[in-house]
Amino acid sequence: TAWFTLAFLLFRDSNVSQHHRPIAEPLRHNPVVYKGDLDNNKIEDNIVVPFKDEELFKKRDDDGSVLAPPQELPGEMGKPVVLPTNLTGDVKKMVDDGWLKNAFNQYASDMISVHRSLPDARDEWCKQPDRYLTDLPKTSVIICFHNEAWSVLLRTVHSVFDRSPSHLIHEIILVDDFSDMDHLKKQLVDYWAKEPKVKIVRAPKRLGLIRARLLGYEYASGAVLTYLDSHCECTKGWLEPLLDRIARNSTTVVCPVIDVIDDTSLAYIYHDSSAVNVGGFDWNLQFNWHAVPQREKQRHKNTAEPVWSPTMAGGLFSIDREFFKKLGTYDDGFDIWGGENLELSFKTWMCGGTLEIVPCSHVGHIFRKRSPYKWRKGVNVLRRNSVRLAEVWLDDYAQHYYQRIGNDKGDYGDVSSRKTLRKNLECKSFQWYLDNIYPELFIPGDAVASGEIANVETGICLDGVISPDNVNNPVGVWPCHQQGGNQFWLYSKNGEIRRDEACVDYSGQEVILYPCHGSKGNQYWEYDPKRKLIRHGSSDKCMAINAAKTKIVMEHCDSDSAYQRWNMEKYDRS
Ligand code: LR7
Ligand code: MN
Repeated sequence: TAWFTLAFLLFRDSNVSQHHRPIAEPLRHNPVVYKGDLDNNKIEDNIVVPFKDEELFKKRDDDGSVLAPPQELPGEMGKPVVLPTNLTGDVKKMVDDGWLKNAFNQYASDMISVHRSLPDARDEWCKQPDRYLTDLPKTSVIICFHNEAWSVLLRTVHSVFDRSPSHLIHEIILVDDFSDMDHLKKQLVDYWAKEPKVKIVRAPKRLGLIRARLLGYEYASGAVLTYLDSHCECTKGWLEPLLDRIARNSTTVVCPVIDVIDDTSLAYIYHDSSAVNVGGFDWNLQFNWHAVPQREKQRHKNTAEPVWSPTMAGGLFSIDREFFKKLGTYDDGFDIWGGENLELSFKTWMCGGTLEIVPCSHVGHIFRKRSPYKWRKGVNVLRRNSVRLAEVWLDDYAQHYYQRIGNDKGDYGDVSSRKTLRKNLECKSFQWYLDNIYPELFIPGDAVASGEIANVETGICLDGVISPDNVNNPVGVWPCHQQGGNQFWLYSKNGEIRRDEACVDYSGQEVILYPCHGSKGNQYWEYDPKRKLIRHGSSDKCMAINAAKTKIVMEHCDSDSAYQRWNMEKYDRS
């Protein structure tokens, strides 16, 4: 069908015709040639709809190819590619396959030039002359991948070349973490054969992202290391502000603002620089985002200035190579994914460095809803990594994490060399880090009760899932399991029943989880440990389990009702 031909030929254009041009030269300055059947397609505002377009048709060259101005091409300027909803046959199969293999819309990506243009919405502050030092260090860019889509990986690499001053790119190291997709083998080597700055390093077995990064580190010789995920796009001026910070102080670790590349339409969504977020974490040792705190805002005149961040997301950052080495790089006991971002964040701060987010630097990342690749069988990798992290860096605060995993640390291997590293570096305590770098974090130790909230008569517990996209899930009930997780609650001094940033909230309808606001109101609960009632402040009702034992209901308080009596674990008001 026409759909098949269009995508196939665009895809071909991005991987075959490249060989006949110098590789790092941006394609977007050239006319882009479709050699395909566009009869039934109209490209309008980069949204592709099946339509017979006379104008485009007239632009047909003598040899049958169509000359289209770049701005009419799919995805240019970061615009979305929207596929028709009524796809059938081969095309539907290709689209579905792309989703299955990558957990994003590979088909849409394949329609977009690997040199597509992107918006540049930097603050004027970023573009002032003399903003950055003229003598900046060169960087090695290290990109690890385990089975990445061809067009997405290429676009990542080209976006670095196309939008960085070439003298600042020492090399680009592609670390193949034992992929099995065919296009990542000879085809990838051939594609970059004429580009001496691209080096391909292959892992001899599946290393996992963290050890793959360490492999890249072994081969890198630039003064600065810049790590990127394999599905990123760098925008204009992204590199200089990062290198500038490191040039001024080699213990500064810097992250760009991470813009969203939509997993479905590949739209580039530019995050407003004046509303930058900083990184935090919760006691499940999960990374999260926060607005810049007031104390940090006061340090700045302009919102485009670099901001201190307690943690980094992990995938996109630059660091001085020697400083990275001094910090002991990453714990090579970390497997597949996770934990390494907090490790590097904590030790940067605790061992004499500074971690910043640089609003002048924007890099896009395809955020996915699931990971498309295989994890290890029979091991909870993320838990293992997090326990290693907690053992080495969290001091007594590690217990708050262990409480969340039912105190089941599992086999986390040997961390003695990491403890020695911390000792030799004479790093500050985690207490210091919390007091000075992340004072906003709620400390479970300050809570009045922690653990399960169990209905006395039924042994059924308050059970709630915090949804990552901030949908306000109702709080449910489930037989008590003593494994923490969704049944772990903290009862705070100011009457909140909370887990991380989510608070149990009642506004007259259902009892839900809602972001904690700290001003009591619908989030104020009063526990009476003698009568075992949980009374809601603003409604004056009590929390109860319904007769069918399937959900939470709010009733007039009655200490004779078995349904209203609750035990809060480890309750201690002293
Ligand atoms: O076994 C593996 N080997 C790999 O080489 C598994 C993954 N990888 C590669 C993979 O191809 C990708 O390039 O590692 C990279 C990261 O994996 P993703 O993209 O599947 O994960 P993610 O985007 O959710 O990862 C975020 O958290 C990770 C925690 O370990 C890493 O720190 C990632 O780098 C990080 N990504 C970002 O910070 C981008 C912004 C996301 C946010 C918030
Ligand atoms: Mn990623």
